Amino acid sequence: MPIVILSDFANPEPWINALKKAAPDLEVMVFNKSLDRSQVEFALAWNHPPGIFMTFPNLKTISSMGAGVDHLLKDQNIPAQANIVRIIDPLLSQDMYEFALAVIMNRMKNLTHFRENQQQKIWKKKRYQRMADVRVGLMGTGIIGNHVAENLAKVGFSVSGWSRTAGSSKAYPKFSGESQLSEFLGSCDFLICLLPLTAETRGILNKNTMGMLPVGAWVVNLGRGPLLVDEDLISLLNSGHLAGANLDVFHQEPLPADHPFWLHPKVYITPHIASLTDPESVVPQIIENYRRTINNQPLLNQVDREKGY
Ligand code: OXD
Repeated sequence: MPIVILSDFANPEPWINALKKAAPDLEVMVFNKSLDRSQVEFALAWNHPPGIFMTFPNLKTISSMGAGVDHLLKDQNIPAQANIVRIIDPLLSQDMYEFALAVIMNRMKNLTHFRENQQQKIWKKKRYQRMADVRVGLMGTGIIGNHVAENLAKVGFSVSGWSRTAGSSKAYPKFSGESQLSEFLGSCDFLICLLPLTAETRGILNKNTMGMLPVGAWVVNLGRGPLLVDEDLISLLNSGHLAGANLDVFHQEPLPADHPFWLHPKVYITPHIASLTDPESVVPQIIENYRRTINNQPLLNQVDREKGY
């Protein structure tokens, strides 16, 4: 029984190679129209063609190729009997922490500002900030968000976290729910958003919520594009309420050429690279889930389709 890859990646080779290296006996196929779909029980997917899973009569498990599963769950036509699993990998969490640290440090130490001055041969000092004086708020404290928060706290930032449902952490103060949102947001010099995209979180970064951030705050969206209302961010940047934003994720990716973010002087864009799945690192859990699927055993990292993560 093959593992079938359905993705919009231009090059699935690294995935095929990593799977074959870890399990040489495994049959790995990239989806093609002549495939006998009745043979397939396990699919590995990223941005699959909507509805296609309905054409696999014996499909048991769909594994996301990344941490997020919104790309799967937005498809209303996924067979009810298919389980969805996601990737949980310490490297994804660590890479996200390193990226968050990099964007915060860049801003705190004015590195982009000095680069711009360099281009005009301007020698002009500007004060920097210190970690101990900077308050960072993590919106979304799941596995990745919690790792980012704990590590930012460890290196000396003043960190807090917010999630929709209650929870606690020994490493940083945690807020939860609507009732504590404004208190949380009011204490963030940097807001890092790592929420999953669900019906409840779509548009959560809007005029009202981002308006609760202190004047001069900086928004970093590393979760999903539709968490953010783009026009609201632009209006808060233009009014001077927010100082800037680092955006790694967008409503539409690649970001369309005519989107105002491209040329906005206060917006810093990266092409969804804050934390990239490393096929070699994650194939052991994929193969384990494949074997569990064949043997009808409980799966690792199973997603609650109702909750959306
Ligand atoms: C993921 C991503 O979900 O890359 O892993 O966004």
